[in-house]
Parts: sequence; structure tokens; C-alpha cells
Amino acid sequence: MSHTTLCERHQEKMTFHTTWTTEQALALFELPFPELIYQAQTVHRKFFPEATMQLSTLLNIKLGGCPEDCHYCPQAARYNTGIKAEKLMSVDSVRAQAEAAKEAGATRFCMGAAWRELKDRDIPAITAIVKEIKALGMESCLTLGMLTEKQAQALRDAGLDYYNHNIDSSREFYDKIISTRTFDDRLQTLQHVREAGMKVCCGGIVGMGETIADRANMLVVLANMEPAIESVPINHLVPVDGTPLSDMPAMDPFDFVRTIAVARIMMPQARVRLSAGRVKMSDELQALCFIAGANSIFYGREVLLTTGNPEIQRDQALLARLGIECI
Ligand code: SAM
Ligand code: DTB
Ligand code: SF4
Repeated sequence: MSHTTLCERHQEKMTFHTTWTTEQALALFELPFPELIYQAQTVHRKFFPEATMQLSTLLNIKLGGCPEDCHYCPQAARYNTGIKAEKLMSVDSVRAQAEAAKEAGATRFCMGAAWRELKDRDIPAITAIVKEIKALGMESCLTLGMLTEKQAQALRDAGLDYYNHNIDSSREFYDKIISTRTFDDRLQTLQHVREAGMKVCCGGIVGMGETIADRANMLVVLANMEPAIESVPINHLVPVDGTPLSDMPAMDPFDFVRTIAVARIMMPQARVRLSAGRVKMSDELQALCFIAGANSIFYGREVLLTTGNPEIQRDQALLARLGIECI
């Protein structure tokens, strides 16, 4: 099959179908790099005709001490990563950080907690935080671990716009990375979020030793979610000393870009976020990710949850040099 035919098939699929197969996703990964980028950019322009970058600021509102065993995570209590558990941040401290983020130009404020799941006793504090963010006129996003149906409704009632809960990898690879909760647990929380009427932010991590088929399968699960998800964070593993993945060799940067490009083609309507790992990427590699379809970043703080993120001035300079408008 010629590349042109493949391109046409995927364009057609994008318009008329919502279901992707592993074979179709793998066929995209196997395209010559220039052809893949061409297809991704074609889809990107159709759905995002203006070159814009959505800026989200991320804050860790509850550091460390997590009971889970996610092999990548510096906040899991069982790994010796030098992180000391702290209590949930106060509403006032969170508001101050959100004000600074707004001042720096971010439009969404994302908050993460090192929890396995949300506990009902924390709901009053969390909903108070959401209301403060909304009062600042920013979009709000939380990632707090698993949610019940009722908890999702409580967050929605407080005005939460997005909930982030990642599937992290393919169903097949998942068990090699996490044993303390299942892939289906994750899907159930995502269903609760969607049924409560919030927007879904869901993605994963690459560079954990997974195969290309795993990357394809992860994207198939994400792309086949109905209704289509709004936000897809693609994280490059940040290997952290003390975690089981600390010695994971770096992946080929072009394979990382391929993952972004395939995500863009399979989820044309979503904001694809170039998430963890940007601090180690050159400006040129990030530009390639943006051409491949990434149009959201974490911006405005030099840490993500515990690891580094580029400084504001570097991001502003990069986006200005590329002529990309920040929204
Ligand atoms: N505890 C909640 C949970 O796991 O659902 C929310 C916070 S958790 C840290 C959010 C996401 O951060 C994880 O699902 C994972 O995708 C990402 N993450 C954590 N550590 C990472 C690392 N070292 N490199 C890349 N991404 C990472
Ligand atoms: C997501 O997908 N990436 C962010 C956010 N959602 C919460 C977290 C990245 C964490 C990177 C490792 C760290 O800083 O601890
Ligand atoms: Fe806990 Fe989330 Fe880290 Fe897993 S990713 S160990 S659930 S904080």
C-alpha cells in the first residue's frame, strides 16, 4: 500500500470512524518519519488551524507518602527517593500559586496529590480549593487518584473542569509497572469522571521499557474512549533515583516524537500535552513535538510534581521564536 493511500485512509477514518485497531495504530508507527509527521501536521492543521499552545500550570498540593507501587514514581512511600511526605496544602497557599500562574499567563491550574484515592474527609478542603481557582477565572484540573461516582459528582458540583487520571501504558504492559491497582480500576474512575460531566485528561508515559505495540495499544485505548477525551498528556519517563525505573535507558527521541504524532492523528480533537521530560529536551526536539501535534505544555513553575520543568523565560522565548500563540 502506498503512503498516499494510507494517508487518505486515515483522513477518512478520522472523519467517519471513532474506533481504532492495534493494526491501524502500528501502521502509523511504522510509517517513514517524514510521512508520519506530514500526516500528523495535516490532521493538526485541520483541527487546530491556528498555531496555539495551551498553557497549564501544575502544582503538587500533597507531596509524597503514597501507598502505591507505580514503578516510575518518586512519591511512592516504598521507594527511597528522599521525598518526605507532607500534608495537603492550605487553600491560601494554593490560591497564591494560582495567582502567580495566572500572572505568568497560564489559563489552567492543575493540581496533583500523591494519593491512591480521594478520601471523603478531604472533599471539603479540595472543593474549597476548586472554588478559589474558579474565582480567579482559571480552568481547574485535579489528579487525586481513584474517585467514586459520588466523589466525581462532588468535584463537578464544586466547578471542576478537568480530571486527570492516566492509564499510563497499554493494558498488556501495565502489570509490569503497577501491581497495587488494576487497569480496569483506572477505566472505572475515568467513567465516573465522564458520567459526572467533567472533561477528561488522560494519557500515559513512554520510555518505561514498553514495546512499540504497547505504545500503539495505549493510544488505541485512549482514542477509542467515548465520548472523545479532551486532553492527552504524553509523559516522557523521568527516571528518578530510588525508583525501580531509575536506570531505564533514554528512548530514541524520534520514537518519542512518533508517539506524539500518532496520538495527534488518532485523537484529532484533543489537546495533546507534551508533559514530563521537557527539561531534558532541546528546543529543536520540542519544536518537532509541536509540529507533530503537541499543543499544550506545563508552564510557569520550574517543577512538575517533584522533578524539573523548564523555566518561564525559556518557554516564552521558545514559543516566541516559533511564532506560537499562547492561550
Ligand atoms: N496519585 C495520582 C495518580 O497516580 O493517579 C495522581 C498523581 S500521579 C503522580 C500523576 C501522573 O504523573 C502519573 O499517572 C504518571 O503518568 C505521571 N508520572 C509520575 N511520575 C512520573 C515520572 N517519573 N515520569 C513521567 N511521568 C510520571
Ligand atoms: C501528567 O500526565 N503528568 C503530570 C500530571 N499529569 C500530574 C505529572 C508529571 C510528573 C513527573 C514526575 C514528577 O515531577 O514527580
Ligand atoms: Fe501514588 Fe500517583 Fe505516584 Fe502512583 S503515580 S505512586 S498513585 S502518587
